[in-house]
Amino acid sequence: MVTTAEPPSTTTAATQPPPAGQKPTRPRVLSGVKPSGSPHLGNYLGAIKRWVDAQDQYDNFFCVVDLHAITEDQDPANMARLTREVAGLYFAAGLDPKKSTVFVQSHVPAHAELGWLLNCVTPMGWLERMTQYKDKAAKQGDNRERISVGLFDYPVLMAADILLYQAHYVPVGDDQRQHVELTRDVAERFNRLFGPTFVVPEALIGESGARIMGLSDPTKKMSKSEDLPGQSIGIFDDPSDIRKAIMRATTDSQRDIVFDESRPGIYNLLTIFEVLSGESRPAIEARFEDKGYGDFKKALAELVLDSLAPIQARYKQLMTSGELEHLLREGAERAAPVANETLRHVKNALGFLVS
Ligand code: ATP
Ligand code: LTN
Repeated sequence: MVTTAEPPSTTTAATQPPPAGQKPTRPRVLSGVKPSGSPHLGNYLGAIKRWVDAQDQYDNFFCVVDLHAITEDQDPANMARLTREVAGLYFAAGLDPKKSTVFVQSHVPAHAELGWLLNCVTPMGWLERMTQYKDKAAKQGDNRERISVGLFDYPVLMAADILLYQAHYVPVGDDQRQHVELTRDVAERFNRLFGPTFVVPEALIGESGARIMGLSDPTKKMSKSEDLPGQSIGIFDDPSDIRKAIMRATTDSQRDIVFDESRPGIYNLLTIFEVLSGESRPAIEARFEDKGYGDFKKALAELVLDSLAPIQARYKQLMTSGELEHLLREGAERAAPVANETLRHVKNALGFLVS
């Protein structure tokens, strides 16, 4: 939780008055995945699957946050490919362009522009408390000559992504909770200083699957930038590699297959089973009551493969059809007017000479 100099707001996204600008009939959601590597099961279960499952309840905006991907070392040769890969996954996983506006962040210049404006209302101290920044900086040996200003400023750009669309909810994995809190703080501060401008959004974090852990080291989050062998399940990995990673996943020396958070390996595998099967925890425990880890892992591998196979097939089809670029262009065309409208209100509120 971010501590702020001012008292926290008691308003919630659901009870706020309509924002300056648009008045969506359904609550709006916005979220994104950065193209910093190939997407993995954690991205799917913690974020994308939940966006797809709730698509009919919300007014949906989803972007591939490529401007965020350059905050850490990246290879320009991979950027466009990974951006297409993440966007392709959004559609292959089930986002429907009729129900969801899907676009690439850098295709809507208002993101970078609002990011700058919000920089000027965000205190340094708030960013210094961000745990993701501290963790990522520590991985670079806290070397001030290597860590980019962009990495430090990352959460302000994320706030801009969310606030531009006046999103009520932000469906993300557990690791993004603090960034959404910061977004709320920035929105509240702006509203207080310059008048009501932004909806103050809330994080939507799943009860299960919001923090999928690595398979070889279940004490570490599954992540795109973690290259421990067997740690991640890539959405587009070969079935044989996926099976191998699950069969070799670290568990413990106990026998019973139960949801016990003090046993991180088996707990994580059971959580993956729970989210993909939609079965209750007691039903899953009953199903594997007389079984060993080997049987359970085999069943989990089949479930993961069955769940990913249709996504992989749709992805292949989409990527060979040449349709993706067209869908993304349309998405940006729908997103830009919404973003520009908010930007206009923000500049007015700040006193700019608006053209
Ligand atoms: P990186 O390792 O490059 O920081 P990442 O794998 O953490 O990337 P992001 O692009 O930062 O992925 O995250 C996209 C979405 O996926 C966010 O909503 C994030 O919370 C969610 N997410 C990422 N990793 C996991 C995980 N292990 N379990 C559940 N959700 C996750
Ligand atoms: N910081 C997020 C990615 C992200 C995001 C956003 C998520 C950038 N902008 C806006 C939700 C809403 C992450 O997952 N690392």
